[in-house]
Amino acid sequence: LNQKGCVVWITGLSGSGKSTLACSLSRELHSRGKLSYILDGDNLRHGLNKDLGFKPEDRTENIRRVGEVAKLFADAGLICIASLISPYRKDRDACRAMLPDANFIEVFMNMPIELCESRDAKGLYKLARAGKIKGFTGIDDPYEQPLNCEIEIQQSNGVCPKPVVLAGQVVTYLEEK
Ligand code: GGZ
Repeated sequence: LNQKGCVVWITGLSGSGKSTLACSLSRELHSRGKLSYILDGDNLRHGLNKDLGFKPEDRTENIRRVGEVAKLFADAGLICIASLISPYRKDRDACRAMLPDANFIEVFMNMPIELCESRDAKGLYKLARAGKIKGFTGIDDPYEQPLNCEIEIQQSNGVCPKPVVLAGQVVTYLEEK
């Protein structure tokens, strides 16, 4: 296998485009002959993490487990793409600390909450605004922005770049490392 393992950790609000970027990145890597695997928070909560909810200590445990699994994939030589809100800085930093520094690439989907909320694919923001979901990230639970992420994704002139463009940006970063 002609590649070194690493973890690409995508963090951001619900609806910020994490899963879409993860899929696009995986596809771009595949087309370059690179093996990757996606660990998606929402999916893992149906299996590995189905005992966990959204209380702060549950989120912390969710991130810790995914960090450990991501490390295993990276050790095996894969590019592991983790896509979770991971709202607390200390939890993300704990995952970073599990790996050699160059092997943890934090990608921050820095999208305005208005945009995320306008997408609201599952209607969760609406429920959170109505008080029917308590402790929703960005509404009544905090999102702590990264201070030292490797890649920050933002809108330019009010438009979010296409997923394939963003994926290309991450691939370029990985190739240069
Ligand atoms: C945030 C929630 C919540 C609360 C349910 N807060 O965008 P989605 O819907 O499809 O994916 C989100 C998912 C978040 O799981 P993570 O494992 O990524 O979260 S964390 O990293 O904070 O542990 C969202 C949905 O679950 N969801 N309730 N209260 N997101």
